[in-house]
Amino acid sequence: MKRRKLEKKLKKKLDRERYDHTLGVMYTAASLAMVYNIDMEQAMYAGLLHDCAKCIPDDKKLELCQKYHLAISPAEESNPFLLHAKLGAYLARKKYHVKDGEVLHAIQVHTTGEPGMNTLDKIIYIADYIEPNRDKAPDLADVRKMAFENLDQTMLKILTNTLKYLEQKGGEIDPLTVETYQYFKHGISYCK
Ligand code: DGI
Ligand code: FE
Ligand code: FE
Repeated sequence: MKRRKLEKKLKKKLDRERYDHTLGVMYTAASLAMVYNIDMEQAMYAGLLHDCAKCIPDDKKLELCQKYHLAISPAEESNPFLLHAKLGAYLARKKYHVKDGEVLHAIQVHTTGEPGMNTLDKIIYIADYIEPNRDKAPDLADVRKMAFENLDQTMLKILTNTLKYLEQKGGEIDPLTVETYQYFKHGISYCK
């Protein structure tokens, strides 16, 4: 589907703030793609669709995952908002007709990350955190600058901040978030 058409379709599925965020991620991902020499269109499609399942109510997320036979981990069971990544990848394929497996994978891992994630995955994860409408995270100016200099260092910084934030507010930590943190903390060779 043409990007413009997708934008129109998504606008109806997301609230105003989420749609603005989505465009922010799309253009930030495009800028990062220019710096790191990956396909800009891929980055834009992944950015545009990364939160396509975000505005579905949590009980409906669980219901849809069951209906589509998407595995629900214990962490997702108790924090169904986490499912918007997995369900988003599924809907991107089924409802938005995205066939590019790399785009779908970047959507799938955009909330927790994953050990061994590739450049497109990292770009979407990072763009999600630094896009211009974001304003709550600590050291955002530094993270934004770092993103255009070193992706792995930026991943570690964001994961560190996220784990700290979740510990403070008592949010349940998905084991995948910790594994991703360990992967970037201890070096990329650790997992491959
Ligand atoms: O969907 P967005 O809000 O744009 O961004 P996102 O999909 O990265 O979700 C961000 C939220 O996810 C943020 O508040 C931190 C939270 N998060 C990331 N990893 C985990 C997590 N929340 C829990 N409970 N457990 C995790 O492991
Ligand atoms: Fe998200
Ligand atoms: Fe997002």
